[in-house]
Amino acid sequence: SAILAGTLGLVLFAGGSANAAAPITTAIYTADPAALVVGDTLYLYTGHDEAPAGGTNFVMRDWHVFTSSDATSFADQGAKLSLANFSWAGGDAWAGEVERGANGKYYWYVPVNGNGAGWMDIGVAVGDTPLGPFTDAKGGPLVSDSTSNSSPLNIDPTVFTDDDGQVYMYWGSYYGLRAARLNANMTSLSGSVVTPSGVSNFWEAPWMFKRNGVYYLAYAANDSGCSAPGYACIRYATASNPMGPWTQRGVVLDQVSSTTNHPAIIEYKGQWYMVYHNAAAPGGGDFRRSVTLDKLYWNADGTMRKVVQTST
Ligand code: FUB
Repeated sequence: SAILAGTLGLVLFAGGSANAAAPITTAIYTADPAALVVGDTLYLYTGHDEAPAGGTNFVMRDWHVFTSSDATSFADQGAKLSLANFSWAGGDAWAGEVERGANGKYYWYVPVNGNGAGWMDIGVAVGDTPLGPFTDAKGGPLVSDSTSNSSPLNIDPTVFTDDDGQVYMYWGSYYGLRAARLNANMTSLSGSVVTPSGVSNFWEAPWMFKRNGVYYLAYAANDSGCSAPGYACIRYATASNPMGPWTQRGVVLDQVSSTTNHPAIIEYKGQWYMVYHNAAAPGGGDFRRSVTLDKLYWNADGTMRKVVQTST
């Protein structure tokens, strides 16, 4: 059996697939993952890239949900939310995130193009289960472009519930990072919108979480200290207060094969993961991305080790 094991190891190594993370699917192109653990199931909420081969812009109309019981194989549960769910949305189903409310319902925050030709708004859908069915929870934007001087600021919401039950939403693009508290109804902002300090080189794609009493904000940055022009790396910052100020901690994921990247960091069955996207699926590209994940490890001082990409 030692010989068999050795041979098997050689075959796997020769095939280049040993320990390699595959895209969660190659049946469709996926992007912008958000992760949620409910019970024993890992849910990934993703965008859906439908640009043609050689396309030069995003074509995104709906969002899919994937489920896994081992963080290795994922089942596509289908397009559980689409632009058609928001009567006021005109296009651009970009990067969303799902959060469980205190009432046990699931709230899916998504950036969409309100009129199809202007800038971006953030809407919210609600469902009774992690798989929905989801319906527009508000009948209009939670955050609209009229509050951001008509810039593409209102994208990429990340929603975080603190131990005391207060819910926070961070969002933003290269026009800036914003944060606000949400009311207990999950569908309206509480108090004023602020610009958190200390999040250097922020580009887009924030992901907020808490570990051992420390708040973490991972996000896409595109400074020359971590990525080639036009590409993004994932930096992160920490804070002792959910509204900051934040302290820059470094790069947790180097640039990938797609120009954009978008992190979700989560613990599942005792193992931490970085879920992200790249262009590694067959026929992939900057507008035909694929979600993948790799294990994430911590240093004793609470800093994250840089994630080793096993799918490129
Ligand atoms: O997928 C469209 C946009 O590209 C997302 O909103 C950003 O995070 C970037 O991935």
